[in-house]
Amino acid sequence: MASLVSERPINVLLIYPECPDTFWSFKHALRFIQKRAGSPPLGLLTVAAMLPAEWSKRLVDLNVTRLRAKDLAWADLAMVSGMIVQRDSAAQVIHQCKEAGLRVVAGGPLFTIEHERFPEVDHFVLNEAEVTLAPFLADFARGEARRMYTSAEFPDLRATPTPLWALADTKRYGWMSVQFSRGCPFNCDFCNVTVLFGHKPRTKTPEQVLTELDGLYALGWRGGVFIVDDNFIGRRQVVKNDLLPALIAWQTRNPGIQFATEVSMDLADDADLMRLMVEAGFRMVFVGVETPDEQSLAECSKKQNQGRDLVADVKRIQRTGLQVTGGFIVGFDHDEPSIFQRQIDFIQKSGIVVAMVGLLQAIPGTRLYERLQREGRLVGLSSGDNVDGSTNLVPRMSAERLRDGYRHILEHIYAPKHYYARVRTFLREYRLPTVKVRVTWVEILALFRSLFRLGILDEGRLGYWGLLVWTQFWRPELFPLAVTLAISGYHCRKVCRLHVMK
Ligand code: B12
Repeated sequence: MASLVSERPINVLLIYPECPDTFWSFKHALRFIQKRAGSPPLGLLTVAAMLPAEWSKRLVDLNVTRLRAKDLAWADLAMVSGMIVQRDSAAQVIHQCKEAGLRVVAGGPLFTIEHERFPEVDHFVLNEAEVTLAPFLADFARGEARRMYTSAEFPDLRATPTPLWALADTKRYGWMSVQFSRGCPFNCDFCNVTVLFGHKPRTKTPEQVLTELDGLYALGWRGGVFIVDDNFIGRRQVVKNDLLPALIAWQTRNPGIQFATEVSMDLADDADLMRLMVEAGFRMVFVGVETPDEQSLAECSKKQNQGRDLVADVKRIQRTGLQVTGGFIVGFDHDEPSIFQRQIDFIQKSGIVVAMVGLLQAIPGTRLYERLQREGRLVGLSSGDNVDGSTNLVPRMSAERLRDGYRHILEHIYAPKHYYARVRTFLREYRLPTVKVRVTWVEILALFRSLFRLGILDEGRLGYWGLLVWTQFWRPELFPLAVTLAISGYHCRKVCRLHVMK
């Protein structure tokens, strides 16, 4: 390896394994806008920016392209990233790289949690690359790289470089990702965010975020940007006083970008914060609702959702101009058989159109995992995708009852009749921000595709036409949103059928 380093600059392939057809892959919806995948792999693009400038870099995202023999022949080194859901594809791609004689470096959340499952990898550079990559590169340059680089340190994001988006073919993606912070101040026992990124949210500076956005804008990007924070409002004062005013000013110079992000429900308590977010271009927030059951909320330490009128909270957020998507969980120890209907009622009433309902899974490193291990209630590995109908724990209610109830929720909320009713509930509440958005050709084509696929071929065609007519009559300004939501519902129904309803 030492000779490889000294003789010529390294050619590195940055490989992102294939994601299965999951709830968040949005594969069935992305087809309507002729995109292949959600967003480029931000982790790899960030790592690319930390590699020596003289190295040649190519991104191979298996979600939008193939790994070609000529790429393998060109490369000296493969750097592979991934999440648990990409486990199988990652193993395959690592094997392919080894067969081609490449040295393989692996990092990212999949390997940070499960490195022992990948014996073929030469070097694991785990946790956050801001800490572990530099020592690896230094050892590698001397030809003395170890197998394992880890760290318990949570680095300062002010040193994180701008991701190398130029490596990605942005036209193939539905949205771009930008990260402002890592970590979450809350302590939900099933969530591994705090294990991976800590309790104290760390932020980039507003200037860093604007530089990233300028870069995307310069590449011609005018679509959605997902601020991929674990909890965007984790450092509320910094967001309110520094970032959002900067974004508002940026938007006036660079129109056409809409943001989405993840927040905790206490957003609903802060009218100023919501108003600033809408003004800055935010249109959608994902909130972990989890359950309407107070005892289950207490069981999982979801303090931020306890003792609140969660439906009223959601409506308040929607009325400000933010669509709420939500995560829900069944399978807590305190869940009674009535929980399934209660979840359905909550989802329908709140107008959370895109509702990700999952079975509780225990992820290594979490407090939930440790408790279930002590109680001898773990069975195997978590699939990493909590919407695939599987669980790795022995529930309090019978496993069969839980699975049936879970299936019933999904069948109900994604049945066209109930789905379209929920879209109307949301559209009635939603206040469209006054900012004018240009309708693009891609969106017009998506409308025509939806007219054909959802309005003619699909079993839910009556509901689809009902929604379009209703929207045109009552909320004509929300027509494009209604079409987008119809397409999202089609994806959710397909994915839920694939995994759970069968
Ligand atoms: C944005 C996001 C998404 C997006 C897009 C993800 C994507 N990659 O395309 C969406 C919404 C689609 C998504 C979906 C899911 N996600 Co997600 N997601 C995130 C989130 C919030 C941010 C990811 C991100 O972009 N981070 C910013 C970059 C810069 O960080 P990074 O990728 O971690 O990279 C850093 C290091 O890991 C490292 N690194 C990364 N790769 C490599 C490679 C090498 C070679 C090296 C050296 C280093 C390295 O260096 C980077 C800089 O420090 C994370 C939580 C988080 N804070 O990371 C969860 C997270 C990645 N998601 C997770 C999960 C479970 C999912 C889902 C399975 C959820 C579900 N139930 O459906 C789905 C699956 C998606 C699918 N397509 O099938 C888990 C993964 C757990 C695991 N161990 O694998 C995380 C960690 C959240 C959690 N609570 O645990 N997700």
